[in-house]
Amino acid sequence: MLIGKNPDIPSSEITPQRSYEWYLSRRKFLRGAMTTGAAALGAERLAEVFSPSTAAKADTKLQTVKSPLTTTGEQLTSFEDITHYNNFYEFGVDKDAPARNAGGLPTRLWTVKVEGKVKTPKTFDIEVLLKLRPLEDRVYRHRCVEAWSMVIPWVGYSLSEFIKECDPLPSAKFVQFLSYFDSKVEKWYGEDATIVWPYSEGLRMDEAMNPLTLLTFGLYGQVLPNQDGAPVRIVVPWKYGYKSAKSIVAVRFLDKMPRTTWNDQAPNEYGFYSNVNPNVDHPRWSQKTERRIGQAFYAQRKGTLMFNGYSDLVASMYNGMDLKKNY
Ligand SMILES: Nc1nc2c(c(=O)[nH]1)N[C@H]1C(S)=C(S)[C@@H](COP(=O)(O)O)O[C@H]1N2
Ligand SMILES: [Mo]
Repeated sequence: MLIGKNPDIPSSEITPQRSYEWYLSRRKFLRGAMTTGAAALGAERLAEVFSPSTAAKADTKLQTVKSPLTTTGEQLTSFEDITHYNNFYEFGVDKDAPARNAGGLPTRLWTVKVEGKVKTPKTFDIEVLLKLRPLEDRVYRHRCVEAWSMVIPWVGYSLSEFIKECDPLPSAKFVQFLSYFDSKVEKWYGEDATIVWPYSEGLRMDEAMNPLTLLTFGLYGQVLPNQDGAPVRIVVPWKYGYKSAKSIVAVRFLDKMPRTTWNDQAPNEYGFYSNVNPNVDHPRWSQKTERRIGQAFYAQRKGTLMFNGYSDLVASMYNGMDLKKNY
């Protein structure tokens, strides 16, 4: 599955073994079915298998304003790479699977439920969310726990602005984000897999309120392509990529730390905090360097920065924590 891709960490390592094997056998079955007689699949199934990729179209432009909270001086990763090298396991394990499979994600009508420790539970329509605050252009480094990275020009506003509209109670200490999940659309990972859907992520309240944490609606000045988490996702640039949950349908305010998807999979490998930290290796690989996607071979390797380079804005939240430990 990795021929011609050469990622740093094979998906077989990152993926729970059982589900990976299931995925491979399923793929072999599908390929066999296609060559021995496409008719066997049925017209509907074929349409799904060959559904076109969902690159953003011209009519998807967003009105944006400049932001002071933007990374400068680094070459942006291309739109092509940002939209064809993805992790979105609901739509498959290969890096190019989300671009092929996420076309059916129904991004309208879309609502985000606000639940838990709030004055009154509410539901926000995506059209309302898009107009709640001016949309800012924010360039952030994006560092995946698999040791690759990108520089992405996101569009959104601080999650804190949204949280103000949610009226959380003083007892709210954590925020949980739940991703869209419908087995009819997202069948690419498989019912046998060990991941418990929906994808769940979370932040401590002060992390969620940090102005860097972005409620994200677009990239490159356009609405998010489905494979990048349309129509709304979280981006937390000082943490490993998996903390940035895609296609959010619910935000829960909690008094306890929520369950999170990768922590469920391997608690010793993927902590709740998961701050980017070059001094704490993953149990199975080093986090000292990263491979910048799309750069020439000789320029690809970069030293990974503490808090992904955002220490000035975030380090004080972790005073007293031992930064040599994996949380
Ligand atoms: N719902 C959901 N959100 C997710 C993931 C996922 O599999 N499902 N993958 C995470 C990981 S591991 C990364 S690196 C980023 C990737 O975002 P991108 O594909 O837009 O670069 O999304 C994160 N959010
Ligand atoms: Mo990731």
